[in-house]
Amino acid sequence: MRKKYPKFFGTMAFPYMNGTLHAGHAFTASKVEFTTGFARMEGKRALFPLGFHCTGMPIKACADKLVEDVRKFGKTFERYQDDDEDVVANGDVMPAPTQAQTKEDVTKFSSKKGKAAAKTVKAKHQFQIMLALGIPREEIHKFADAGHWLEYFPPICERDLDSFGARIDWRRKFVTTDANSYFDAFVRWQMNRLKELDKIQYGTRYTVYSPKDGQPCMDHDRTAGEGVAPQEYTALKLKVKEWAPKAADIVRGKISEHAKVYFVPATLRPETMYGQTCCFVGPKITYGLFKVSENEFYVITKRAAWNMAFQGTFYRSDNFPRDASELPAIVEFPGSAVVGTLVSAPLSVHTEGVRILPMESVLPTKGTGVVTSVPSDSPDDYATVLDLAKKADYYGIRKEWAELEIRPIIETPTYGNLTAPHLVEQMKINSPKDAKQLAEAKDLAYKEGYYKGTMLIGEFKGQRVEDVKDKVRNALIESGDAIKYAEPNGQVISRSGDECVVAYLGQWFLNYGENDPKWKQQALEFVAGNLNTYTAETQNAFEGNLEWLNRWACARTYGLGSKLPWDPKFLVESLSDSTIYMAYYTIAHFLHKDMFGKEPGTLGLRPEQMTDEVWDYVFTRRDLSNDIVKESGITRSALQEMRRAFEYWYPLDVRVSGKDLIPNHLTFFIYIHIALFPQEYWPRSVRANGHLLLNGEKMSKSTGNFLTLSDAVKKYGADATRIALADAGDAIEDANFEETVANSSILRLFTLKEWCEEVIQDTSLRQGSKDGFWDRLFENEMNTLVHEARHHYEECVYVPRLGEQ
Ligand code: ANZ
Repeated sequence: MRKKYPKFFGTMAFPYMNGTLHAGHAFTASKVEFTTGFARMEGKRALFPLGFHCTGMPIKACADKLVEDVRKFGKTFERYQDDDEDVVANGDVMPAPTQAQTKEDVTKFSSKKGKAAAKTVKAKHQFQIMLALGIPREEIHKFADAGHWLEYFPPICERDLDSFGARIDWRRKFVTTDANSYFDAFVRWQMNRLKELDKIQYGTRYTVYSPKDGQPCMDHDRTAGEGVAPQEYTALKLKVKEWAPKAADIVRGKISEHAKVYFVPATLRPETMYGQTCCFVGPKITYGLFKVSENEFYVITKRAAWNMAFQGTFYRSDNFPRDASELPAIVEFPGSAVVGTLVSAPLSVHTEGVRILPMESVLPTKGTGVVTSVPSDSPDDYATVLDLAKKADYYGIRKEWAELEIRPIIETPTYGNLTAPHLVEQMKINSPKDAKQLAEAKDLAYKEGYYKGTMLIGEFKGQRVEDVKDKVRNALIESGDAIKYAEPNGQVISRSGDECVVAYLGQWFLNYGENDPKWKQQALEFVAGNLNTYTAETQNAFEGNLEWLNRWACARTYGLGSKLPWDPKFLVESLSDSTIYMAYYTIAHFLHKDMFGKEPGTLGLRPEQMTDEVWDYVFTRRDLSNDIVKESGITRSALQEMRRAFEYWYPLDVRVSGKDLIPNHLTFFIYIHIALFPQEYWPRSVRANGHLLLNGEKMSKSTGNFLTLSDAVKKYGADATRIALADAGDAIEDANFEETVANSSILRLFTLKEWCEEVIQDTSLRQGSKDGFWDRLFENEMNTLVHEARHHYEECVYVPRLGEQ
């Protein structure tokens, strides 16, 4: 069949249905579109289908915000007062810039747009955002029902892609989530099979989490902080022996005199704790005294306490708080108030205790805001204690507090046994303010200590740091001198606007990465071997990510989605229900006529008939048996027809998406194909696009430098838009949609058409047989061009082809 009717099957990552398509979507679509067109010209049967992604938080979160807006302002938001809002509502298409305009005065053009956009930024209520999207005011309240988004945006998406001339087979469209029971059955099937294969497991682990939403917050649930992961620390408990006078006044009467109070620094180097000589606080940072139990209190920043609240310190996992006001500090004070306090530092050679001292460079946004000081191994700490001793009066401390003996802790081949003093002197660092050099020294010290260091002290004396780091940590935790602490290694904001924390949670996860080494290895080998990634950058990005990617929380409690079949209080998360849906396209039209699956498709099947065994058979995971026919009630021939369709179209020839999906979607896409399909059905190629700039600048709604697909087609027509997209770029680097190119293409296309018509009508041209030298030369030239064009299309390279025109 394939020999007789060769095929091409290309897909793009389906768009999310919380808005209309923009030029970035169009850019991705164009890559599949051009390749599909080319495949058709080659005589292949070419398939370019598209579904609509609706899973996850964004739609539900916006719908919930609208419920609130309607409650507050009324059904048409008539009770809202603001003079600016009509400007927000005015989503007029900007006039196309002429070539001269853009060339001459780029800033003028963008600042003009910027003004209108500034109003959009001000749109802080969801209904205003909907107005800015061009939704009529009277209709907005309907979007308070999440289901309405699924009805509203897909037809617009279809219309816009049609107007762009895309060759999409819309018979195969569908929405994700349980809004389409057939697709829902497909997701349940894959989840069941992945669980049976032990690729989905349950376990307790650290996860980035939104307290407000009450659930994990993964990449696509975030408005900021994509790629941010939990960072684990050891949080050491330094017990207060004697408060500084100011601090004693502050805590007096607030807690019992017998209460145990701990300063709790977070460290990544528990093995250096033998060398603690003091403990730093930021003098201007606000700290709180937080109650852990009747008799135990921590001094840390509120931010750290809020993270700990989700890690078993203040609350149980079935009782997590939603709002930080639920975790009040007993009392708050600036770091300066506790300077001079004497604390006992576990493991430290200074068993008489160490002092709390000020350090200007402590970050309030990292760790607990309390930093224990190891001047033998930390260049920052060494530079700070030198400075403190030098200017003791200025800092209001006693000189000897900063001058506790610095004892060797770790022997290293390069820097001796006092790594930090060695580096600080060698690099001529004079002050704790030399931030750049200190960062460099810290890095060198850390690497040398970790990879080459040997312990000179303590229980693990003589052993390598690399081997004992975890042992020291565990010993500290076991003895009750430390706790585990984790936080996001960067700021993460959820789509609901919440600043995320790290929670220690029981959850379902896909076991990507090092815990399933065979699976990981298969994926690595496939990416390095048979998968065509078109560019070395894409391949490197895949390989790097496969090395790094770990378990992925694949279930949520809030949002839209398919229920986990074995634990239906969870929904499958948005990146986990869309890893192999390209297989679904191959039979979607057999299953349903409309995108919701309300009307059965050409085979007249009901969703319940699509049992796990049927999916197995269709996707070549098992042979046909009488049981399947009997239990599903689907005829043998219908089953065979579906399987033939799958076998004909699969494997996928090309998957196109923005490069930002390499670390998640595209990697999952590879992993799950490997887990569920025989090797011959693993994808052939992945084409990762750069981000699309518009007129050389980042496309962004908030700056107004933004172009929807619909506007592009309205302004330039489909053909000129397509040319400008083809010209935008092929590499993984940022591409650039130049409106001037689109504009000038209109003229070029028009001139070409005129020229063709003229030539056809020109009777003065030579007639007769084409046998002369010039005919052969012409034909040869054309053949060369065809040959080159074919080559470029095969490589998905469009820019040079345009250049040659
Ligand atoms: C003891 C120690 C010994 C440390 C040693 C380092 C070296 P990175 O790797 O950059 O994440 N730290 C913790 N919280 C801090 C804060 N709020 N502001 C400034 N520094 C902070 O750094 C982790 C290290 O930075 C932690 O490990 C802590 O110092 C410090 F030889 O603890 B370390």
